[in-house]
Amino acid sequence: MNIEITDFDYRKERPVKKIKLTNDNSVSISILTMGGILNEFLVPSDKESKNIVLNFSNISDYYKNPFYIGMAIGRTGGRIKNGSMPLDGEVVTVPSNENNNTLHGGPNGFCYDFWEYSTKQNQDSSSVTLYKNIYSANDGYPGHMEAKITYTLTNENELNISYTGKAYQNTFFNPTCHAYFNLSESNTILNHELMVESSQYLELDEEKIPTGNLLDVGQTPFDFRKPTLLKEAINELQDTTEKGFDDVFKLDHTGKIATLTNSDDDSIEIFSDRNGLVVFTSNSFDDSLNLIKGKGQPYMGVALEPQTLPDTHNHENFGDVTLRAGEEKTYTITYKYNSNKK
Ligand code: FUC
Repeated sequence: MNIEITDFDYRKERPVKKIKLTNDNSVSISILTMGGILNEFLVPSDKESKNIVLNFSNISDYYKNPFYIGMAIGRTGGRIKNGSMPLDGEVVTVPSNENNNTLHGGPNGFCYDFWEYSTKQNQDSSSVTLYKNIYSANDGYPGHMEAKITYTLTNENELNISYTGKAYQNTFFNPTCHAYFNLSESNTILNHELMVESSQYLELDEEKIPTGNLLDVGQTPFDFRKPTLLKEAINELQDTTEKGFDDVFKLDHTGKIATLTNSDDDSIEIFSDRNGLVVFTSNSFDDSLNLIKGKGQPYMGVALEPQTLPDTHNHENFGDVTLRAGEEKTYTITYKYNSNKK
C-alpha cells in the first residue's frame, strides 16, 4: 500500500492536490481535493497500466462542460423538479441550474469547491477522506451539515466510497459518484456488456424529471437483467432524442447491483445500499472535450451512479433523502475491479 500526494493544478489561486492510493497489485486510484474528483483508476494491462475512468489533464477542463466527469455529487444527485421539496410541512426551494430544475446539487454543489483532506494507511487498504462543513449560505440548500467522503482502495481491488452526512439542521442528502467507466482501449463502451439488477425503470418527462410512473424493463432495451451488449441496447434507442441511456433504474435489491464487462473480460462490479442507479452513456459528448483518452465522442464512457431515486419528495415510494438535525447517515458505493489476467 502506498499513498502519494502531489500538486495537480491550481484553481482560484489555490493548489489542487492529487492523492494517489496504490495497492499491492499495482492498482491505484487518484482523488483531487477540488470537487472530490476521481481522476484515475489505474489497473495493470499489457501496456503497463490503463486508466478505466475518463479524465482530464488539468482542472479547468473539468469545469468547461456540463458532464460532471469524475466528480463527487451532493447534497442531492439527479434532478429535482423546480428545485422544490417539502421539509417539515413547508416547501423549500433550492437553486436551479438546468431549466428551472436542480441538477446534481445545483450551481454550488459538492463538485464546485475545495475539500480538506486526511489520509490513512492500513495493512490491506488505504484511504483518503475529504471533508467540509456546508452552510445554507454556501449552496442554497437548507441547513448546516458536515459532509465526509472517504475513498478507500483495498488489496481486493475495490474502490469503496463512503459518504457521511451529519446534519445540524434539517436538510437533504443523496450523494453519488459521477465517474465514467471505459475498460477498453477503444474510445467507446459499445463493446462492453452491462448487467443491472433492475426490473423497473423510471418514466421521465421531456426535462428528464421522473413522472412517478415505473415501467417494466421486460421486452425493452432497458432489460439488463442478463449481461447485454451496450451496442445492441443503444442501437434500439436511435429513434429517441437521447440516442442512448440517460435513465434511472429502480434496483431490485441492495448489495451487488450491476456489472460492467469489457470484451477482454475485465469487469467492474458495483455494490450499493440505495434503491436507484442512473446509467448515462455519454450520448451528448462532443469533440470540445479534451479528455486524456482523446476528443470527446458519444458513448465514450458510461456513468453508473448509485443513488436514492431522484426527485424523491415528489413521488410516493421513492425513498427519503431527508437528513434531520442531529442525524448522521453513511451511504457506500463499491466499484470492484476484476481482471481475467492471471
Ligand atoms: C447524468 C444525467 C444527466 C446529466 C449528467 C451529466 O447524471 O442524468 O442527464 O447529463 O449525467
